[in-house]
Amino acid sequence: MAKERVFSGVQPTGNIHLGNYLGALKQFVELQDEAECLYCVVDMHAITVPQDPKELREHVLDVASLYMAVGLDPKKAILFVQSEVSGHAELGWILNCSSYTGELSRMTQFKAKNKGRESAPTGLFTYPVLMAADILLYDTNVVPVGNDQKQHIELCRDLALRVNHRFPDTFVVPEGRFMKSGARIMSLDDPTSKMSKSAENIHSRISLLDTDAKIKKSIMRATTDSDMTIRFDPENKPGVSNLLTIYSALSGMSIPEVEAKFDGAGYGDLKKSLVTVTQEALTPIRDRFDQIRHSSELDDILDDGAARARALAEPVLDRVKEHFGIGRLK
Ligand code: AQP
Repeated sequence: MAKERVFSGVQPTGNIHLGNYLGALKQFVELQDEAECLYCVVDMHAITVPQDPKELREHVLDVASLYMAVGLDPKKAILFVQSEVSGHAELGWILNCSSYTGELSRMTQFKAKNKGRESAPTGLFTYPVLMAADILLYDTNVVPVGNDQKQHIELCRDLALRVNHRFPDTFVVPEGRFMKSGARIMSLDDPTSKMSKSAENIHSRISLLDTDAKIKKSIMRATTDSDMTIRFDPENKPGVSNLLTIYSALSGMSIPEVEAKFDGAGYGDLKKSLVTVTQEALTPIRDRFDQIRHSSELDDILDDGAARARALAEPVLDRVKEHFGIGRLK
């Protein structure tokens, strides 16, 4: 039986944080041994909000290096940069013509990012359509993502089904794959919003490249509550529950095991222990990143990845164009 095809991506909008890692990248690594995987640095998504051009290019290489530093192997998975495969933009346009402004204006991430503005950048509005194109371009079966992307995956499926209804067998309809633990890591300073690369306060997140001192500072000042009991209760104790989730995902212990470990202890004890667990988990990633980031093979790996991705995208795009009647008769 043919292997399932897996696609996912990360935006080069800053350094990958614990949310990206625990919600998405850990799954990427798990899947590379059992499926045909494509993992992309989605730089065209990044420009939906203004980016410094020089920094953006650095971040593209940072994210690609972090992919490998967390354990992705370019011999097993195709690692590439989105803008180097033009089919993403082409299919994005075709799908824009099959989507509705009504459904896009219901996307909660759009609403959150556009908060307070009367007029939105069009790219930010149509971002989920480009994401659907990324996925559908490769006849993807499975999309490993964090919980925050559930609505976008649903939209992708709706678009695929809508096109298939009009033009049968155009797209493979993909499924989302979500982690049991760590699918939604919350901000350390405001545990009611998700941990995010672009949040202003650097102590709201732990980046995979943070120093031990920064890890300590961010965790020790994380928001908790005044109740003093260490209990997993996301609704009433979002801050403590978030720390327990991170602890569990990094240590491999279940949440009840972590609760039992800290039974009767104070928040300071939980935080101190979480600092150690986090530092131990991130030190080897940081070390591998340093080896890869300025190595000569990084460019070769991304060139090879883009060539392999193009070869998979081409027949799908040809099929889509044929079904839509785009281009001359062949
Ligand atoms: N807090 C999170 N918890 C669990 N998973 C998360 N992901 C993002 N934040 C969390 C997952 O990480 C993958 C890559 O995300 P992305 O870079 O494509 O975009 P994003 O979801 O918008 O992530 P950020 O960090 O919040 O970036 P900015 O601030 O630039 O918008 C996705 O699979 C996502 O689900």
